[in-house]
Amino acid sequence: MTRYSAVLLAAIGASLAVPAFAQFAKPEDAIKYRKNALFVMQQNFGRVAAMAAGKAPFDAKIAADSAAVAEFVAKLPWEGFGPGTDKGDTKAKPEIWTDKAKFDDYAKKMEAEMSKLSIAAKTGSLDSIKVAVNATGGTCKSCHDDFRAK
Ligand code: ASC
Repeated sequence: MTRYSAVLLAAIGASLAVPAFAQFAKPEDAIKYRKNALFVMQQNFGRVAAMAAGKAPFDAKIAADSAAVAEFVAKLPWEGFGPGTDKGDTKAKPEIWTDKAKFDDYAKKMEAEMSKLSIAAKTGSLDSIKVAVNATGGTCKSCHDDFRAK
């Protein structure tokens, strides 16, 4: 590979928001990565959900910003579920790896609903946010029911 093509490849790689083939130094790093991504997502989603539930005062700007962060971070956890990351400090069930198509489908559904929530939050309509929070929360729950140990 020429020096030029190496630099070009690096630049293309850097321009992609989510790396297609993530490399982790060790399985524990992948587990930490996905847990931290899910935590950051949940904190942002939870802030909007609290507003939707009337547990926090509705602030349209905070809702829109938080939903946008959650929408982006929702893309990140999945690369942390690679082969060999089923054992360790995790509640992830083995079915994630044996029934990967179903897990991936849940992940895609959650991402799609999180995107809709972000769109709803940008409109500033609390009623739309409530609908989208419920739909999104449902996708969190169905995946946890099937793929997360108690
Ligand atoms: C959250 C969170 C979940 C979902 C779920 C919705 O904020 O951490 O797992 O919402 O409770 O049913």
